[in-house]
Amino acid sequence: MSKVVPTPSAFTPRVFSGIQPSGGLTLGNYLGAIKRFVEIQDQGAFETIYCMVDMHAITVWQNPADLIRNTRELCAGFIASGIDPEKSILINQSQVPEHAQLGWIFNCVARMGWMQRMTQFKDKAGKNAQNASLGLFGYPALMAADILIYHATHVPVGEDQKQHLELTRDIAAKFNHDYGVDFFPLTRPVIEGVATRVMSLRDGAKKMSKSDPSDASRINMTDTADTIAKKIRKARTDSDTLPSESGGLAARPEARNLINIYAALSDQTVEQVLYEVGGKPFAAFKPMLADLSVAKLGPIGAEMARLIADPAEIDRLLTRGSERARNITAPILRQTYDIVGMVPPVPVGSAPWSG
Ligand code: AQP
Repeated sequence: MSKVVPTPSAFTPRVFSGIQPSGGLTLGNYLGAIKRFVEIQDQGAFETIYCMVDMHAITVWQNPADLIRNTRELCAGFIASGIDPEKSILINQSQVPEHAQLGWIFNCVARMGWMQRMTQFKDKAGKNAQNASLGLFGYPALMAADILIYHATHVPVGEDQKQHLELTRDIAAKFNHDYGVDFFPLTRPVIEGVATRVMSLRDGAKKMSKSDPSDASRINMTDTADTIAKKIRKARTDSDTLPSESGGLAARPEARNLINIYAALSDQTVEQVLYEVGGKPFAAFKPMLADLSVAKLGPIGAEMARLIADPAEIDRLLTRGSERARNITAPILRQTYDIVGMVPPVPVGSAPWSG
């Protein structure tokens, strides 16, 4: 996997990214996001902050008991995949209130026309947009705040988040322009690798998603070896054999998806995989993919189960993470308020009515 090199800038090289605890973690989240988060953390060229974005999750209805369980499970998934809570700052969004506070400022910077162009809102609100929450519409402005409250310079994400990252840059640029400052960085998306868009196992035109009603459409990080093998065996495919070159996958979305997953899990290029499996029927390839998936995901799932068994320890880690995060976010919010023209509090003990 290529190394992400910080671009020279006045800002500390800092990576932020988040995942919604809106269900169990999927193979899409793992390959499109978490695997990359770990690689960047381990390269050591950036400060890394990774977040369970629980406030984003409630933009659509979440059962409270599920939300708290999914947030702890997501935290376990991060750690089991290799995120080290000492090397990285690991938080849940609602414990760092500056995200929401800057989010409000950005609601006042972002333009209605920009927000109305967001395809994720259109996809998630569906035909009944009038009944969608205001939070779902404003989601990308809060996402911009999640990133910019850290002055993050780089954000690793899957392909589906590209448009939101462009909006984040637009918001930073407009804020800087309107207030005549050079305060927020123009954050760069990091969308790299062969699995930036893992597709549903049931429909090669649809993204693999944790909220898809069909459990067979996705591989969950907590699935057992048997379940993973069964889902891959039943994954939709065509009747041709696999091609020997990547051009042969162009009009075959399901085949391309399975090859991409194999390539990402084995840290190979698509060409290397096709050199190995070109000419094979799916009946021969699927067991190879199932074995590889179980070998890579099995240990992560087992470690997640071990960590989830001690929720108090997960809560302690998240509290510690939020304390570290607020050392960064509180000063950036205060400076933002100063730029905007909000009266600061007088230092404790210096007001005439105190002491
Ligand atoms: N299928 C995917 N392929 C590659 N990357 C993916 N990501 C999500 N699905 C895929 C990446 O995972 C990160 C976190 O995403 P998220 O959970 O915040 O939101 P999402 O993209 O909306 O993911 P889901 O699974 O589809 O959640 P629901 O069903 O709740 O909407 C992001 O970097 C995303 O790109």
